[in-house]
Amino acid sequence: MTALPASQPVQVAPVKVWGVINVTPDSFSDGGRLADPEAALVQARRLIADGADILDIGGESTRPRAQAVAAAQEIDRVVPLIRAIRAESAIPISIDTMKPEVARAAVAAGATIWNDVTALRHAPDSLATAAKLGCEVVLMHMQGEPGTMQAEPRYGDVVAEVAEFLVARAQAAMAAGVARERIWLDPGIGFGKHMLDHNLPLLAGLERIVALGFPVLLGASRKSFISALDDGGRSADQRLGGSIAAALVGAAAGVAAVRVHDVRETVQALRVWRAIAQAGNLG
Ligand code: HH2
Repeated sequence: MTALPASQPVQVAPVKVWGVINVTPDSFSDGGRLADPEAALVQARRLIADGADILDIGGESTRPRAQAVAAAQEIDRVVPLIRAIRAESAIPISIDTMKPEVARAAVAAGATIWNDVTALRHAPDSLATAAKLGCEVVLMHMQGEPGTMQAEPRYGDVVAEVAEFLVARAQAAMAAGVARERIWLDPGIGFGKHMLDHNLPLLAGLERIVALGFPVLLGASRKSFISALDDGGRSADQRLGGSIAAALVGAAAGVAAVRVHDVRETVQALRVWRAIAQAGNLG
């Protein structure tokens, strides 16, 4: 009998888990639940206890037809929470906003990452503000604008076009003075992407985004394509299984982090995946 080669242990980097906290009345995934500041702080403590590496705090929903929010109101929603978390924890905090004013206020309150779904295109001073703040930045791909992005998204090769866009935005950020090592890329699952025709090939092609050489953040948690692949009627809080499946696909492709609503379950899934991957010869 021919001996099978033995499995060799390999090193696999842990995937960071970003826990989402939306202090908004209308987020698609958990809208309204955390509009009260005390409830948001309780949720932050829970996500930290559940094993989150980073908290991603947002004060404006990006879903189509979401209510636009003035910068002052967005600041009022996020800054007290960031301060309150900072007073009791050193966990890194990311501010999910497209507005430079909000990013400035959030960084002054203790955030160290600016997560911008417009990849620093929303305001004329977005790039310069990111460089001046010296914080890490997440540059996310989106075709179109949040309000209309799902109207008629079109791509030839979705992975190639997303990659090309992200490289161009990283170059723009570096040209404006953002240090290369502070840049994250995000393919923007669900942002100007047809439910299955675009999101699925993009998830299947994540390795090509990872190969660009920047840490990649993947945000697939609770998104609509999961419901479309199930019975079509699953509400956002009934998409845990699909969210975990997508996070593991990201882990296998080498993403550096996943942005999720269900932290405890995702941490467990990633620990099991990593332990098996480290045992060798996976895939
Ligand atoms: N997705 C959402 C919001 N921000 N940021 C990044 N970098 N990547 C994402 O995929 C991403 C994001 C949408 O999810 P959620 O925050 O739950 O909903 P809403 O925008 O309605 O608040």
